[in-house]
Amino acid sequence: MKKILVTGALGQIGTELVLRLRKEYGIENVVASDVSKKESIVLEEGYFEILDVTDIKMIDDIVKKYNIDTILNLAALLSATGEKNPQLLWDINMNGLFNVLEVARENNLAVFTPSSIAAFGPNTPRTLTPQDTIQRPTTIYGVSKVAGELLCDYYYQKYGVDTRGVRYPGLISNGALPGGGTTDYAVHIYYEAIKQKKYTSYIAEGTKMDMMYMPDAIDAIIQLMEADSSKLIHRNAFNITAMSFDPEEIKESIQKYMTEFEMDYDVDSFRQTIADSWPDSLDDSAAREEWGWNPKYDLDSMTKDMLDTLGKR
Ligand code: NAD
Ligand code: AKB
Repeated sequence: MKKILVTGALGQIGTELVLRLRKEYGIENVVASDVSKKESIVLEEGYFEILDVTDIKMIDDIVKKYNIDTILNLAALLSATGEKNPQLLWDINMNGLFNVLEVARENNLAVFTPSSIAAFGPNTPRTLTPQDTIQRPTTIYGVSKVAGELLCDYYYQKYGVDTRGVRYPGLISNGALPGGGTTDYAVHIYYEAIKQKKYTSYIAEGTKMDMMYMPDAIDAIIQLMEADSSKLIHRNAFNITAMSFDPEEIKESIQKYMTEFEMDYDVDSFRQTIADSWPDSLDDSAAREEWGWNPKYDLDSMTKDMLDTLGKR
């Protein structure tokens, strides 16, 4: 990666990714973009462009203007928001990806697009979900993720476009707030712990989902995009995970650092149904073998860092 364009750069991942890329690749080599401006640390320095991924000409113009060689495509709607407007989700997540891939084909670019644990469904093996397995998701978000994985494979096989991607679990971070997913409870709980020392979980006790701290999620993008292409077998859909927990376990982890923290439940059946259709824990051995995936944070080290960082702020 030498000249990088990030789409959806003011979102949960993009905010921390852009800051890290500017440090590692040079501020002049990273172009952040999003469909509109919103308050963000990303806008304090460096390049920023308004870019709607549903407009292919806008993508092509920016690619040519900055001589881009890699697009990290983060523009999307997430699971809970998407379920409320499936047509809009399809337009952004699928037509947007199609546009990015077409511009990549014409300009010889590499492309990173994240998939998700949402690419699995209720009849996928739930525990230690294999890399290659049944994928029959029941959300429009999940359907778009499976189709996106296949579309990226297609562009690699048919046109030789260097497409790569991971299936992210729920991501926990303290930069930008999450954008409307099912796993967002695992971020909100830390903010509420600092503000009120209590939290009401909309996800039910016993619902385990894979999770990851944002520094590891960003390492994954850089490591995968810099990996030796000839070693990649599962280019566009590597299972990766760092931890798996249910609301009780994250509560207990917070209580290790904040004994007075309390949690109760008010389950939201809409998001609970989505969570129930996703795996408990992924098998990420293909990512470990093919490009050295090895996350640094577990639940307790993440909890300590989240509470320290949010507490200071
Ligand atoms: P987010 O919702 O926080 O950010 C998405 C960004 O896309 C927003 O800033 C939004 O303004 C922008 N956007 C929306 N429509 C756009 C358009 N037409 N053109 C350009 N930008 C547009 O999402 P995120 O959490 O940063 O997720 C980024 C990617 O990672 C998505 O593909 C998501 O599915 C995937 N992912 C995220 C998680 C997670 O837990 N955050 C987990 C798995 C996969
Ligand atoms: C969501 O909950 O929609 C995302 C995801 C796991 O893809 N965090």
